[in-house]
Amino acid sequence: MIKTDTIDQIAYELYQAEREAYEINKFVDQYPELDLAIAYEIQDKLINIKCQKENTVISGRKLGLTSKAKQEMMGVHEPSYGVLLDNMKIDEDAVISIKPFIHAKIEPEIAFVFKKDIKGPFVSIADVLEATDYVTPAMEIIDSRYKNFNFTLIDVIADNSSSSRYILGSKRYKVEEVDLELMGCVFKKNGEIFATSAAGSIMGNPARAIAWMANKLIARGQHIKAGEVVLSGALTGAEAIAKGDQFTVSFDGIGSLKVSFTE
Ligand code: 0L1
Ligand code: MG
Repeated sequence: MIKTDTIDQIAYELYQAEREAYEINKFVDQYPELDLAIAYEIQDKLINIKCQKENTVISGRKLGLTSKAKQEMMGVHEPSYGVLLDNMKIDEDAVISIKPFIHAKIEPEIAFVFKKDIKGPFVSIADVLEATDYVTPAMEIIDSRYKNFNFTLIDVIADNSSSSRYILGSKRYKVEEVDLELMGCVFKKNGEIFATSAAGSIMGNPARAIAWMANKLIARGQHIKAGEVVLSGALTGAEAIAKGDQFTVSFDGIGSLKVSFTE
């Protein structure tokens, strides 16, 4: 049995690593008794610490590891989810300093913003679509606190699914206006195409990934709330960020989003 003190200590170590921008060892080697349920308890604790110390609030949720390719790459067998905080949000077209990051990467996403609560169990794709206010292009900056982005599913969940920052487009699109399976995506780095994909790379349909998360959340007494944003999962692999880089994501029918990085 893992002690409450240990959960608190791991959450605090993750918080400190992010705040001071240093890498730490993954925890499963030191605490083999960790499991997925405990990992989400650590995540909750970490979010409480961040809300308190950074004087911020929950703005939504994120899915990670939603594509088979990414799961295979990271050696995990199911997606993860995490929490977005208000102070993680960065404006469209921003020039972002890389100073606060450990070894950040960036990835294209489709963001959903909700007009109704979504409470599991038995949430379907249709329920997610019905509760959606709008979708918009997004990018996520991920920054694992673990050495070399090397972790197990348990570790990455404790680390709030590597979340760091997110950028949303300013234009809003109704779900009826987009094809959530076929919508194409072109991800460019410094003007060159880095990767291409389609919305269906996220579990066949990003709304399916959100339904999956809603059905998991209810088991922990949580749900997606009206007004919250959900990043539905990366459409391509994540790319490392260096100073001077510029990234653009363009989606079929819902426009583009651009960010740049400086020292
Ligand atoms: O897809 C994601 O948002 C990342 C989730 C965690 C996995 C990673 O750090 O690559
Ligand atoms: Mg992501």
